Amino acid sequence: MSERTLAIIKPDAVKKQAIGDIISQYEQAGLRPVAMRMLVMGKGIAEGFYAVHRARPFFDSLCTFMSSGPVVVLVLKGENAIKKNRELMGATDPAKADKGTIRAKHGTNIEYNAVHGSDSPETARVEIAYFFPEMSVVG
Ligand code: IDP
Repeated sequence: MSERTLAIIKPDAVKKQAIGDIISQYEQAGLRPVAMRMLVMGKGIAEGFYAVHRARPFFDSLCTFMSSGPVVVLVLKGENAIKKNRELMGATDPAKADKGTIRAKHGTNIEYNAVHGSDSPETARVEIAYFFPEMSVVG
């Protein structure tokens, strides 16, 4: 089943000049970008995006990090895109991520972990709509 997922190349990975490598990994896995933009999230935009985590102890630090520099936000489309992207990303903590995953390669620690990926169809729908009006998604 072809589906969409939201991916974010986080500020740490943009700073490390890993945008090209990460997008290349999406494409090689059969995940096709169908929407893409670069932006700096204001703190409030980051807080809204991560609202489900607002009770977690790392919430403020996470939102400060996510608004600390440019990010690349993409909609990826493909067969089982949500699960496939989560596998490609690896575990939240790069130290525990499987070899060859994006987080193992480009992540620094459990917070600065290079990429975001939606974790369910409902989350994907909400997250895509947070950044992209339907008319700006081309597939
Ligand atoms: P996920 O990104 O692998 O789905 P979540 O648990 O949804 O992981 O957490 C969202 C983001 O919050 C992570 O990608 C990471 O940047 C940050 N984060 C998660 N756990 C911690 C933590 O224990 N300390 C600091 N930051 C964390």
